[in-house]
Amino acid sequence: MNYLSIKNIENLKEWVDEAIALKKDLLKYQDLGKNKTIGLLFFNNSLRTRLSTQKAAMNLGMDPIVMNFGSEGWALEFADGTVMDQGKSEHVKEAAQVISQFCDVIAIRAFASLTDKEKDLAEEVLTAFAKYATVPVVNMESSVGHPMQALADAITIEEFKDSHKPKVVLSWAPHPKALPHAVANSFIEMMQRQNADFVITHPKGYELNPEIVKDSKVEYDQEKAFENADFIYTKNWSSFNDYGKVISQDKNWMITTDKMVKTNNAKFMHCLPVRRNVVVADDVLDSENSIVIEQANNRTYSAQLVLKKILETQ
Ligand code: SN0
Repeated sequence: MNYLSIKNIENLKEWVDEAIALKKDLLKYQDLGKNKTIGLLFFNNSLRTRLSTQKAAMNLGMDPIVMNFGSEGWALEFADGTVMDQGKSEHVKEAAQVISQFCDVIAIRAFASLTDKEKDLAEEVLTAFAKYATVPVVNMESSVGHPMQALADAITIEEFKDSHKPKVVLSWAPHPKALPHAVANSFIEMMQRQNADFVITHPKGYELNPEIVKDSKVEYDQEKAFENADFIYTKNWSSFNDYGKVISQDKNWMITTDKMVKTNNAKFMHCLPVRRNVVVADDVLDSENSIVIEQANNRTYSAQLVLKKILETQ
C-alpha cells in the first residue's frame, strides 16, 4: 500500500477516529514495526514533517533513516532514455531500487518546481519513486499534494468542532514568496469528503486547479466568506493559471482580529511555517482561538496512522 494522496484513504471518518484512538495509546503498536526501517528522503526543507514522521515511526518500533537528498544525494535523472552527460549523476531507476534494499518504507518530500507545470502536475519525483521502488512509498509533500498534513487537519477539525455541521473556510493570504499549491490541494480534497459547509476564498487570479476544486464553493469576498465560520484555515499559494507567479500581495487579505471577530468564534488553523504579520497578525496567532500548535502535534498521529496501515498490509 502506498500513501500518495488523500485518494488512498478508503474511509476518512474511520481513519480520523483511529488516529484519535492512537493518540490516547501511542505505544500500543510498538512491536508492529520492529526491525523495519523507514527512509525519509528530503528534497526540501522540513521541520514538522521530518520530526513527526520520525517520531511516528519510532512509536511503531521502526528505525528511521533520514537523508537530505536535495543537498547530499546524487543529482537524479528522471527522464527515460536520456544521455546522462550533463549534471545528473544517477537515474531514479537505480536509486529507488537501491533504497528499497535498505528500507521497508520510503517517504519522500519533493516540492513543486513552480516553473514546469507539466512536470509538477505529473508529480515527477513521487511518481518515479512509486514506480521503481519495490517497497511502499509515502508522500511527505509532493508537487501536487500534502496528504499527511491534510489527515492531521482532519484530525484537528474533528477534535475541535462542536456538534453542529461546521463551516470551514480555506482563505488565501499574502506572502512574499511563490508557494506551492500542495497544502491547499490536499486540504480541499479532504474537505470534500467531510460533512461540512466548505468555502474557499481568494483574490481573483488565484483560482486553484479546477480538477481539484471541482464544485467546491469559491467566494471572492473574504469578509463574506468569514461570516459564521467555525474554522479559518489560512494558506498562501501562488497562481495556478499564471503558473507559479505571485500576482498579488494584497495586505487586505492578511488574517486580523477584525476579521476573526466576524466569524462564529472561529478557530484559526495554518500548517506552519507561517510568516507573522504578513499571513496572520500576531494577536490572531497568539490568541486562544489559534490551534496551530495542536494541529502540528497531530502530524505525529497522522503519520503514525499511515505507517500503521502500511505495516499491517506488508
Ligand atoms: C511550504 C508550502 O508548501 O507552502 C511547506 C508547507 C508545509 N511552505 C513554505 O515553503 C514556506 C516558506 C517560507 O519562506 O515562508
